Amino acid sequence: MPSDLSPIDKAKFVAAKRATDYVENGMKVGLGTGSTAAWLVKCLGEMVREEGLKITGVPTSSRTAALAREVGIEITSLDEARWLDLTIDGADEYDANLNLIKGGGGALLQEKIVATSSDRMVVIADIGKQVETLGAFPLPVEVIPFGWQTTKALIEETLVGMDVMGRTTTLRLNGDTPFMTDEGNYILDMHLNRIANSRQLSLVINQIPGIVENGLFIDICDAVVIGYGDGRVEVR
Ligand code: ABF
Repeated sequence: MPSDLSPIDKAKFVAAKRATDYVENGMKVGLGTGSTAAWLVKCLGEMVREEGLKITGVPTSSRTAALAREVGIEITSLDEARWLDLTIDGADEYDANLNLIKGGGGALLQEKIVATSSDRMVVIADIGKQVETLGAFPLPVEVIPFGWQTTKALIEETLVGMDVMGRTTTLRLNGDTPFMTDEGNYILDMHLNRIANSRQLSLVINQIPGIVENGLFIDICDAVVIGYGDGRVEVR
């Protein structure tokens, strides 16, 4: 383990490191995005360089692709790989049913496509991501730029009557300009506070024209590897 890690980084590192146990020679592995997933990519890179591990990685963002190349992991596109053995990725929240909010890093679309194309999806997270009910973390929704303000209004209207505690939706910014995803789309963050029925919300939101995908991952995750600041790890 690298020295001088803060408790939060130690938690992320130990979760990532433990998740490498799921990786076997010859596997096609979806590589997540975010600071926890970055630890995973670095650990796998070390195993490739020093232990001769042979895997093919499918990155979920341009950031992860760049890091994977840097650490020596062979990468390919999802279209080339077609079906993956395993995806390991971070999350913004997970609940007791292993349902997730993802997309804080802006890569939810590729992350969802890659995770859904995998036999198994393992989430790596520090214990701070655990919640009883999803929704304290703003739910990211990827929308096409055309008519985004109308899409935003439609989302807010759709939320009336749904069992959520907030309805404000904000356009994610990068400085003064809209944050742009790898696909050239925008992200709207939905400040809901509490999502009583995440399955229903996910289905309803995705019916709105202009929405590409939302950050709720329902019935996709198979296990969560949880890291603690003191270096302990737990698997659920
Ligand atoms: C990705 O990175 C995202 O889906 C999630 O938004 C974020 C988690 O970031 P971190 O690991 O930096 O907390 O997995």
